[in-house]
Amino acid sequence: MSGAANRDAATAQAEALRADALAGLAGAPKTLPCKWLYDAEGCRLFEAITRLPEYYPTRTEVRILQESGPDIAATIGPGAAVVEFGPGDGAKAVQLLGTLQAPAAYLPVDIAPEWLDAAVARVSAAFPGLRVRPVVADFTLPFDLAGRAAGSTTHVGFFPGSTIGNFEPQEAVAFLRRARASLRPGARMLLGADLVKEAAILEAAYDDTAGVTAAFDLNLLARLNREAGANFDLAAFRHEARWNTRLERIEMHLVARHAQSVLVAGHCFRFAAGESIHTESSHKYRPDRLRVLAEAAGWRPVQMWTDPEQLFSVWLLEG
Ligand code: AVI
Repeated sequence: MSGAANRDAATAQAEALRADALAGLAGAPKTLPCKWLYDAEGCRLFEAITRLPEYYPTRTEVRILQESGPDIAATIGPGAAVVEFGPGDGAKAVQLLGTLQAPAAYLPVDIAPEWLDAAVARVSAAFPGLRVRPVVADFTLPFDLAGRAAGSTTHVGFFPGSTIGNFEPQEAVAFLRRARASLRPGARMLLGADLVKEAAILEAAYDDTAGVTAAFDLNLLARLNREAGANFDLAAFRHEARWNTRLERIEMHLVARHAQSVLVAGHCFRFAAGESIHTESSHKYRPDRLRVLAEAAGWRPVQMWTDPEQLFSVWLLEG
């Protein structure tokens, strides 16, 4: 991207952040969309979260992909093109591609070209002969993969990490439906989904003793101060992770320690003591619910792999 295009993108992003903050803080309850957690500092803190002893999802999914790798590879078969939605640094793709039989191509999809670079570099270094074709697209919208993978290779969508859980269930169905439309007919999808479990395990995973998740959550207020003309006092809020039993999701909240007013882009928002901003939901799925969700999006679940403690699940869906 040119310097001017970069500046335009940054301005559009700052405007979208401000608009989302003004709308979310005017609501009751107050909310902020979780996508804004991931600025450079948020990405760094999320990386640190994935290595925390309490945060089991990443290492458990990696273990499932390792231990069930031969079975997953046999089910998928040879010559597939892997289409990864939101590839991060490409580490999970390297792991998957290393187990698959003769993968034909790797197509990481992300809206930010600079985020694709890391995945492309990592995968290309690990598999020098592999066809790697990054796709700059917002994968929450329909996009076109025409001509990106050679010949008649079958597509395998890859959406690990339980990012599906950060969507509301109806958004998750919409995402899975759009992903199916973007992939070739007959495509399959490898999907990571966190499972419902004891509240204590979940609350510890989202409120670790080292305070990394708290810093990740509070960074959203720091970001609003930096980029949206806000004057949040970070010391006046605390992070809380709540298990919502009815909706089977972990919620992250920033709770006001005392009554206060905050300015955001010239607008005043009042907080009562104990009032919170809901910053993220992480839905956990029982296998039956995940099956219903996938089917509602037109996929047929063919296999589920899990770990011995049944903490996490990896699914193969057929289109
Ligand atoms: C990115 N996503 C799958 C993480 C999760 O577990 O829902 C985000 C996260 N939030 C706090 N810790 C991790």
